[in-house]
Parts: sequence; structure tokens; C-alpha cells
Amino acid sequence: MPNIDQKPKRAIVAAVQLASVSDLEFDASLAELRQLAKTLGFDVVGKFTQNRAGFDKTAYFGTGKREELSALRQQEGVDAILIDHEISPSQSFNLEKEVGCEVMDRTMVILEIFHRHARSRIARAQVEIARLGYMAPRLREAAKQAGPKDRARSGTGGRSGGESHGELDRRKIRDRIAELQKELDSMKLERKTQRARRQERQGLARVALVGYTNAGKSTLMRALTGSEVLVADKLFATLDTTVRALHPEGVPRVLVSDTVGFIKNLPHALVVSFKTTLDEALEASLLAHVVDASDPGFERQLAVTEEVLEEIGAKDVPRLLVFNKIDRGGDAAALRKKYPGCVVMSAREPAEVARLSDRIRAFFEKELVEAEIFLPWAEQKLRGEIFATCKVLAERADDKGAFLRVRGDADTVKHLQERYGRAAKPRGRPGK
Ligand SMILES: Nc1nc2c(ncn2[C@@H]2O[C@H](COP(=O)(O)OP(=O)(O)OP(=O)(O)O)[C@@H](O)[C@H]2O)c(=O)[nH]1
Ligand SMILES: [Mg+2]
Repeated sequence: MPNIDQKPKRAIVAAVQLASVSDLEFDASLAELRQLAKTLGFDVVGKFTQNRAGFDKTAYFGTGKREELSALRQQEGVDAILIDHEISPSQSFNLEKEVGCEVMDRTMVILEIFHRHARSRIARAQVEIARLGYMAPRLREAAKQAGPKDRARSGTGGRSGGESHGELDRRKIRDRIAELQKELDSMKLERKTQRARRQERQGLARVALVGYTNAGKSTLMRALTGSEVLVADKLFATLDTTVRALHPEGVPRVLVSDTVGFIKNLPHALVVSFKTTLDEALEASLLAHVVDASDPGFERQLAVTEEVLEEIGAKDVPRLLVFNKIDRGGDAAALRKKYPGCVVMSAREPAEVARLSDRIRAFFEKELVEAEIFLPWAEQKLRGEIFATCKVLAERADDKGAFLRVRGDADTVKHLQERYGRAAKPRGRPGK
């Protein structure tokens, strides 16, 4: 893996445009790669493209173009070429040799960003597994290219005779992946227990903010919950799921989770490893799919997000489409017409955030039931619990106790009724 931590490196974004790809799509994708490069701290000094029927098998670009790229690299003093596709280890190796600088493909760029942004133990382990999986075939390629010289170190350090340096590295990688996987499994178990406890305590009203990277999920999370999650104008600012209560708290108490953003060609290894993080989201009863309405490519971003959601098994969770950043651009009327029931808003407008909050509450209130709870006079200290978990609509009393007409989550209401209901029985439930 390259070490690009010290000084801003100069990079060129480069891609082959296949005949099947429209100019619009091609440009949007390159612009996104440029954005990804900036997130990594690269200074992007140019772009380099070629129209071609297919990718060159040896080195991605055709022979003549490779010479051109090499000349451009020298002229511009470029440190890295960033390719807007995932290329094979041998293509990458050959291209690097020919142009004389580091070559990173789109997958590697994304993996590197995830690696830098991962904070929690669980996210770090997930990213490391994905990176090691990406590196393994590349080491194999490097060993192949290095040839028999590489076998010089064989026979030492407990390796079986004839095992090459490259093979050793690959075995180490396999062992490390297995070790990380074990750690991850135990962390997952821990997290599941915590989640179960939280659900027991706080009920089941959960909404997850999902969507393309940079759509404004964390900004909405802050606005909806009054929390201080990280907001940044960079891709993949958020890698961990955070959970906070919708503010101000009502009945039922709604929990909001902020999740990792999606992107076109999300490396498969990352989709798989981030499933753990997204499990939180999958357990939500509602997904608020946040879309940057001001981005000309929002439709493609919307489609990519839906594809990833399907891939991780969240296809059937109810959706609320939220078109955000309308203050920056976008056609609100057209969006409302094309996506009935959607919310069109700006996270910067408190009144619009409040409307979104109401829509979310309304979704969960639909699930509420209305019932009467009897509370004997001797149990008045439990009033607080009823008021905290249910909306109290009316109250009346007789000599035995109070009767509270409430709206609340079916399970909570049943639980409360079962606790005090018995005391009410001998007299029967008085009629209205
Ligand atoms: N103009 C405008 N900018 C917004 C709005 N919502 C968010 N932003 C900006 O968009 C950028 C990205 O916002 P985030 O909330 O970090 O986006 P995210 O979806 O959490 O992104 P990732 O965590 O990278 O997936 C930030 O610079 C925000 O200030 C909005 O409604 N209007
Ligand atoms: Mg975020």
C-alpha cells in the first residue's frame, strides 16, 4: 500500500471510456474519482482519457496511449495515476512499470479512504479484512513478476522447503484475515447483545438514514437529534453507525441511526464487511433514503443506493425518500411529481427539518394502539413510567385508582396493562 501521508501528492485521474458509456456518465464518474482523490489529500493536476472498445489486457490503456501518459507524467511531475476502474493486478503492475509512477485503481482509492476514516475497532477490522483481501492477489502478481529470485529466502522461519517469500506473505495474510474475522465475530456478538438490551429498554421505533456518500445524512442526523456527529464535505466522512433519539423526544421514542454512505462500484469486499455496520440499519423499521437533489447525477446515486440496499438484504424495509440540499439546486416540483410521497428539503432550514421529523413520527405513530390502563392508588409512583412510554390522552379516577386513556406501542401498552390490569378486574372495566 502506498504511503501518502506526508505531503500532498500530485495525481492524474485517468480512464478508458467504453462505447457503452455516455459522456455524461463518464464525466460524472471521473469527477467523483477526483473528489475521492481530494478526500485522500491528492492534488489532482489533470485528467487523461481514451476511447476504446475494451480495456487493454496488458496495461488497461493501449500502447500508444501509455507512452503519452508516461510523457504527461514526467511533464507534470505526477506522483500517482488514479484509474477510474478496478484493474487486475497484472494490468496495474505493467502500467506502473511503463509510466514510472504509482498506479491506484478506484477500489484501492476507496479502500484507502475507508482505512483512514475508520475509527471504531469494528470498522478498523472490517476495513483491514477488505484491504488484505485486495492485496493478496496483488502480492501474488508481484511475486510472479519477481520470478525465481524470490525463492532465495525459502527454507527459513518454519516455512516448508521451497515456499517463496510471496507465498509466505500470502499465508500471513490468510492467517491475519482469519484472526481478524474471529475478532470481528466476537465484536459482532457483543454489539448484538448491546442492541438487544437497548431495544428492550427503548422500544422498537428505529429509523436509519441511508444514502449516497455526501448526501447530507450526518447533517440531518445532527438536525434531527441535536447530536454532534461528524459532518464534512468529503466522501465517506462517516464509517460507523451512530444511534441517537429523535429530538424532542416523543411517544414512541424514535431512534435515528446515521450510516456509512454508498458509492458507485463500492468494492465488493467492503459491501460484505460493512454489512455488520449496516445491520443496525437493517433492523430499522424505516429507511430514510437521503439523496442530494442538487447533484446532477442524483438519479444514478439513488439507483446505486437502492442496488446496495438490495444486496445487503434491505429491499423490503419501508422507505421515505428525502431529497436534500434543495437550497443548492434541483427542481422541487418535478421531484414531488416523479417520486410521490417524497420529502424535498434542505437540512439547513429548521422548519423543513421539523417537517421531516413529523413525517418520521407519523410513520411510527401509525403503529400505535389506543387503550386504557388502570393504575391503583397504591401504585401511583409508576405514573412516571406510563407518561414516559405512552401518550396520555385522558384521565379519570374512582375510589380504587386512576384510569389513563393512552396511545402507545402495542407491546408497551400490553405490558403496562398486564401489570395493573388484574387489580381493575374485580370491578370490571367501568364503561364510559
Ligand atoms: N447547501 C446544503 N449543504 C448541505 C445540506 N446538507 C448537507 N450539506 C453539506 O453537505 C456536506 C456533506 O454532508 P454530510 O452530512 O457529512 O454528508 P453524509 O451523507 O453524512 O456523507 P458521508 O458520511 O460521507 O456518507 C457537508 O458539507 C454539509 O454541510 C443542505 O441541505 N444544503
Ligand atoms: Mg456522514
